[in-house]
This record gives sequence, structure tokens and C-alpha cells, in this order.
Amino acid sequence: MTAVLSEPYGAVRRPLDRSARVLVAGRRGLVGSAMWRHLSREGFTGLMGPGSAELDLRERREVFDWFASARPDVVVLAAARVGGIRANSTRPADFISDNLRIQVNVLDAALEHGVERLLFLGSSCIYPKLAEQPVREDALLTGPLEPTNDAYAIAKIAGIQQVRSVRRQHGLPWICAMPTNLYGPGDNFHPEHSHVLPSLIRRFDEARREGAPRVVNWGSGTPRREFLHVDDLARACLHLLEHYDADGPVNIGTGTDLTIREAAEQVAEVVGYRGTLEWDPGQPDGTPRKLLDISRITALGWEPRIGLRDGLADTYAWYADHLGSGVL
Ligand code: GFB
Repeated sequence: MTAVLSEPYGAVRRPLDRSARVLVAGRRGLVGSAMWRHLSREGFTGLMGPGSAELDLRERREVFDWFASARPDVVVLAAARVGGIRANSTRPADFISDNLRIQVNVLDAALEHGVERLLFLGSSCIYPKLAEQPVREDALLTGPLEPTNDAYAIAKIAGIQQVRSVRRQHGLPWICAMPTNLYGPGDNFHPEHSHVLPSLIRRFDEARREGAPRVVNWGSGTPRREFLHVDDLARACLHLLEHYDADGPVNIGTGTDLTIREAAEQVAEVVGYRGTLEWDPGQPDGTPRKLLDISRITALGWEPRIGLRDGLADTYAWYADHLGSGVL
């Protein structure tokens, strides 16, 4: 009696036509620019990525007119208003309003034009603050959210629900991916609004150049985070588009985490800052831990490749190359 090996959840083999018209919504952002690089390397010749100056995805009429003229076959929805713990906790109304409008406009226009393949990108903050670790996809909506980013999380959960509803009502093979904390070239390095790794890179680089004897970071440094390089994410997104078709999100991460303090020590080494790292417990820590269970995507044949040390070196090199260029 031969054992019948069950197929991994949602497994399909569905190669994308390299000449397909592919909309990378959010093309100039951290995720969108990585997707553009990866799809270009993979031979896609029909990429489309209107910038926010050309197409404001919050404006419904503009989005529908653009879809009518461009008629994309595939959509990667990587456009969003994003930010770190301070941006999220101080501007929740902006985060929920902008992200709901972007999502509803793009998903409705994609439905109206019968887009055959769509990947919606969420975030690991959709899971409950105290979810069992590592966090499985079925932990969604099983407990209260982390308050510092609940507005953004609710918007992303709404996006997942809209994709699920289109699958159920219209049978379109649309899918969702939930990446962990991301970093990499093209990141936002704003001292107030950015995520932790780019913020530390900027802070430590400035401190090194100024000869500052110490730097003060936010929070206690004790929360744990998982960090995925955005080029690994881009590879995972194409993998899912070609190998996954099922209801429910798919976590994408590295499967390992470390404390913010340990991450800061790695950033200091990469940047070459040798001063003292201090911590301000008056600043919010956010959720204590959000390590993702990535068994669903590894069962589909994807594995992370870029380690944190190499990823930080790659990111710092990009930052140093773009200092003074106006994009930071
Ligand atoms: O990356 P981050 O801003 O957001 O903060 P989350 C992670 C941790 O780093 C918190 C600490 O414990 C911060 O207190 N931290 C220390 C700093 N120094 C700094 C600093 O200079 N800047 C920043 N930003 N943090 C995000 C959500 O949560 O997770 C996003 O806000 C998204 O919406 C993302 O979901 C995946 O990791 O806490």
C-alpha cells in the first residue's frame, strides 16, 4: 500500500505568461520596487507601475479610468500607506482611510475588468497581539490587535476579506500574502515615520559621522521581531502567484526572530558605529513578538535566502549611495 502524499494546501502549478500585462501597484515603494526588479529579472515584459503623481489610487474615478485604458492581466497590490510604530500610533485616521480607499478602488476596478490573477499584500500586524507563537494563518481574528497599529491592521484585514469574498462570489483565483517586518533597498528612512531597521541605520550612521558617544533608541529593546529582506519577499510573491491558489493568507518570513536590542547591535556593527546604545522606555514597544509560522509557503517550495547581516549590509550600502540624493 503506497502512502498517498497529500498535496500542500493550495498547491497549483500555474506559470505566468512573461508577456502578460502586470500592474505593480506601489511600484516606487519598498515592496513594489523589489517586485519590479524581480519580475524584470524573471523576463516579464509587460510591467506597468504608475507612480502616485500619475495615478492617485485613493481616487476611484482615476483608478477605474486607468484600468479601462491599461487593462492589466495580473495585479500585485503592494501600494499602501505604511510606517513604523510612531507613524501608525499617531496617525491612525490617515492609515485606515488611505489604505481602505486604495484597496477598495484597486480591487473593485480589478473585478470590473476581470483581472485573472491578483496578489494582495497585507502585513503581520493583522494577527492578535498575543497570538500563540509562531503565528499561524488561522490565528486571524482570534484575539485583540496591537493598539499601536490596529487601524492599519483592520484595513489590511478588510483587504483579505474582500479578496476572499471575490473568490467566493466570482470564483476568481485571487490570493493574499502576509509578510513579516520588511527592510531593504528603497526603504523609508524618515527619522520619525520609518520602521525600526531603517531608522536605526539612519541614526547610527549620523552618530558615526558626528562622533556622537551615544544614541538613544525607542522602547525597552526587549520586543522580538522577525525581519525579511524585501528581495526574498519579491521572490516569494512570484512563487505564490505561480504555485498557490486557495482561500486565506500565506505568511512570508524567515522563521527566526531576535530582540530589537540584538538587531540594533547588528546594525551598529554594519554601520561601524561604536558608541553606546541607550533605550528610552518612555517610547512604545508595540507587540512583544510576532514570529510567523511559514510552513504553508515552505511546503509550496519557497525558502528565505538572505540572512539579516547580509541584508543589513545590502540596505546600508543602498542608503549610503543615496545620501544627499533627495530620495531618503
Ligand atoms: O518597526 P517598528 O516601528 O514597528 O518598531 P512594529 C519595532 C520596535 O522597534 C518597537 C523599536 O519596539 C520600537 O519601540 N524601536 C527602537 C524603534 N528604536 C526605533 C526607531 O528608531 N524607530 C522605530 N520605528 N522603532 C510595525 C507596524 O510594527 O510592523 C507596521 O507599525 C507593520 O504597521 C510592521 O505592520 C510589519 O514592528 O512594532
